[in-house]
Amino acid sequence: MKNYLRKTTHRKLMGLLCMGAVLAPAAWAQAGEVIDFEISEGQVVPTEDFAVKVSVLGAAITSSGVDMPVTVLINIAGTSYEPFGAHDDPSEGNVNDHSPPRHFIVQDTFDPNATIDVTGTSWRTSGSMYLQRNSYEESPSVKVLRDGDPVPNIDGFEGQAGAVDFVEDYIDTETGTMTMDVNQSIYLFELGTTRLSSSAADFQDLVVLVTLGTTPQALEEGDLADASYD
Ligand SMILES: [Ca+2]
Repeated sequence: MKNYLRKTTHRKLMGLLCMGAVLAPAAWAQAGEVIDFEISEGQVVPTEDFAVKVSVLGAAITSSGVDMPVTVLINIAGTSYEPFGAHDDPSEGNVNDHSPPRHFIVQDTFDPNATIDVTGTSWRTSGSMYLQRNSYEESPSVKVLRDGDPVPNIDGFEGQAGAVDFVEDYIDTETGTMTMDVNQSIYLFELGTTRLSSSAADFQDLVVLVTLGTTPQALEEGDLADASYD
């Protein structure tokens, strides 16, 4: 059964997009704008172009207590982006450096059917690739957090900060759940082990927030933390 909804608002309106394996699909409209969307088989799919902001909230992965490099590759509708440095160069593209969050707004808009995925790669300190995971593949090595989800309760390995520490700005402490806009998703990457039941699997080797909006300008101007929607 396919429903079709068209909603208008004088305030803000968001549509949640969840197309198959697409990572964090959703859309956010500025005041007075309208976004059409469909609800089909439980998925909400915007029918208008959207823009993308990718934020690396942090990274934490060590080997015997020594930081391992982590690199990031973004792919949207077949185009690759490496805003945080070359993804195949663990020296130039390393984001596991205890820096504040990094943000990148793609200066383009995309068709509603465009797919977004983020690839995280960990590297041995010798420079060889260790593990690579892609959010698009719905690997069990990548967890997705959305609005209303339980807060992750996973201790960091080897004394690292826990996953919860990287997403603390998106937690409702009263309910113990994630509080985000519907246009936002957080991806928790495990890039240190393939044994996901081991204590080494702490799912904060790379933490990425994907935010969708109507235009790059809207994403640059938007106070997303305060965004409201019907
Ligand atoms: Ca870790």
